[in-house]
Amino acid sequence: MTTDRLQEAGPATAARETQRWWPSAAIYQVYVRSFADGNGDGTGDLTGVRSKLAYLADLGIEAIWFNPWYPSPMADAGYDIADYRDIDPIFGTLEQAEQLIAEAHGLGIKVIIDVVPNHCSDAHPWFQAALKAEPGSAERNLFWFRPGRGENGELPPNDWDSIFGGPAWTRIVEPDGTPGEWYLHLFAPEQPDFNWDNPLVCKEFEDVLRFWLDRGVDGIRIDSAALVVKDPTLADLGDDPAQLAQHPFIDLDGVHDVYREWRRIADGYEGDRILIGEVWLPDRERFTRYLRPDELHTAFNFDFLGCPWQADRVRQVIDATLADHAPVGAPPTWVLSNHDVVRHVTRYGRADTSFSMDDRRLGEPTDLVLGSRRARAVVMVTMALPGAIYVYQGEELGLWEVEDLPPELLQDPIWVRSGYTDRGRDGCRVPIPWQGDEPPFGFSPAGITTWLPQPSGWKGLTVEAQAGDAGSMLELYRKALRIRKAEQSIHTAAFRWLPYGDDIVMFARGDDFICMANTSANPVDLPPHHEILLSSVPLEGDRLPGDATAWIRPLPAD
Ligand code: TEU
Repeated sequence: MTTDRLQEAGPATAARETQRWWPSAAIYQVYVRSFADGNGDGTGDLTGVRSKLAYLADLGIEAIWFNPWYPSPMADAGYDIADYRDIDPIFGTLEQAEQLIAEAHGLGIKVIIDVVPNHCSDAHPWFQAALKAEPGSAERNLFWFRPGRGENGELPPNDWDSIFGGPAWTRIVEPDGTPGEWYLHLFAPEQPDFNWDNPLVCKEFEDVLRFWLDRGVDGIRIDSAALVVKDPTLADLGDDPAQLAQHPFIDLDGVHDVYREWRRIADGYEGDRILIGEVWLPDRERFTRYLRPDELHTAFNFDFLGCPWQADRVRQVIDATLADHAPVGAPPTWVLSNHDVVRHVTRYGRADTSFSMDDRRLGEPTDLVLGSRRARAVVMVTMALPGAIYVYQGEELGLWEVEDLPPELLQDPIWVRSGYTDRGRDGCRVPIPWQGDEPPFGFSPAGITTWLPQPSGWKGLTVEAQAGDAGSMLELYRKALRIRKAEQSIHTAAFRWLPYGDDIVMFARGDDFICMANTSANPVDLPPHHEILLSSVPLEGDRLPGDATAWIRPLPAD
């Protein structure tokens, strides 16, 4: 490990480093309700997270991103926020959050929080006030209230559908008891959309950012970042939205003004505070507009996540990602899993290893042994690429998607909103197995029912079972993260393809590091090398087995 990176990982001091910590950081996503239960109520909480910080430091990650932890009725697992300046009692208190931030910093770990600007909860005081106010009032103008269409206003104001299924509009009952206006919600009805044309909304979020930046957070993950601004005419989408000159709510130009202002705020703080956009956009050029030097620092790149385990496709996605990011000078990010997608062990065990949000294909046959083997190979590819990587809690344990949760326990609003056809995202949100032979596997004290049940088959995947087992997924992550941290070339050296046959993804970082992945089922000769730094499975002599990756120290150049 070089001195520079040692310093970066060292304890934070009063004079915070000004070095950029984030361009090639390893960031760990903590889904608080499923990470560790500190008070024994079956749901994860901040006390639980604090008890596991040493585990995270030991794993070798450099930052934690926390999913929303604010007071919320939990209609969408906390993405329906009732108060942006506090912590939900189920998770703990604001004071505990402050202690957690300080303790993470003490271990050299940065803290990223999740801010949801597109919508709040229907329990938010602003929305409650809007319900009680008159049509056309200042209170209603913080949201998108409109009269309905049809003779008696019985039809929604336009044809937009909610991303979770069903119409994007819900009709309210006016305070006098009559059927009244409709309000817009791109997600669940419990998540009314803010009106970002209203300066009060802009100002409120600037205050919220300051509230958390004042508490020392190092980064803000911006939920649904491309959706916040709407075409105020609320025009119909029609039959073929692709034909529209401008989509009425995705990626309107006005969003960039919002993030330029946020950037000014973040830049006003001491240290290196960053903005990370959750931006799902098929148009790559439009995507990278969010990353211009005066806007967001990085954005989640989901293209790799959707890409099948096929060398030509993997090369294509890497090429496109690097090419798109180059002109704006922003580092790419690499994500294999998060709380919205099917866990990648399950995805890579399917016959078709591609993935799309539009169809999770739950229940499709999957070979978990093959999926785990490929998961090991693919994470080593992402960890060797230029940019930052995200690790979603439990992927380091090789957890699979829990596809057989009892329907009556499913909590994702997608389950209900889809008319019980899409089981939604709960299967990737099951509590983490820490230790022991049976559920709750140390997540909660023995005998406690966790908010979602864990499969008994996770017995071999607990942290306890894997720690010290050289062949485990956990030890692969630990080793890979340690090597990644120490290899200066992975952080700074130029990326270069090394052509090596159809089924091989091989690239160099500088002169002293090569990553070689074999997406076929057959072993392939390794190139001449000085040393194998790490391989995802044991090598077969001088051959890289199928569905495997190796990190290679090449022979020194003459
Ligand atoms: O997700 C935004 C989003 O549009 C998708 O990831 C969405 O969850 C998916 O299309 C559903 O099929 C963010 C959060 O990551 C997600 O958990 C929230 O539910 C959503 O915003 C609403 O806040």
